[in-house]
Amino acid sequence: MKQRTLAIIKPDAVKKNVVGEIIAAITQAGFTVLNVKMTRLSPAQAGNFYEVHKERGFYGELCEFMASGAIVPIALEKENAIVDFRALIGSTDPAEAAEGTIRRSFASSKGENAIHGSDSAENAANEIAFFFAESEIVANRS
Ligand code: IDP
Ligand code: MG
Repeated sequence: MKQRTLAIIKPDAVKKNVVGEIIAAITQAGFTVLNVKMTRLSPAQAGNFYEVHKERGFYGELCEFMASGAIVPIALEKENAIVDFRALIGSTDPAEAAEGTIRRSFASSKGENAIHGSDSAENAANEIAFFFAESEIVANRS
């Protein structure tokens, strides 16, 4: 079944000027881009996006990092998009990520790890809606 997932190219990767290379790796892996934008979050908006992590010790650092520069949210579609995209990006810590994964290739550290990927269909729907109106996605697919 076709699924949607949300990717975010994080501020470290935008600053490294590798947005194009990362999108190429995503589309070469068979994902369809439904919409893509460049934007910047305030710390409060980053806090809302990562609210599930608010009890974790790195929450403040994570919100500050995600608000530290431009980000590129990308709504994606593919068969088994959630699991396949998590495999494509690799482990949270790039030192543990498999060779050829996006985090292994482009991430700097466990915190500044180049890319986000939704971890469930329910979270993907909420995360896509955080950045994109459904009408924007439908319009771009026709
Ligand atoms: P994930 O992005 O691989 O799903 P999560 O555990 O959900 O990893 O953590 C969300 C994000 O929080 C990570 O991608 C990373 O940017 C940041 N993060 C996770 N663990 C740490 C840590 O130990 N120190 C600093 N930042 C972290
Ligand atoms: Mg996660």
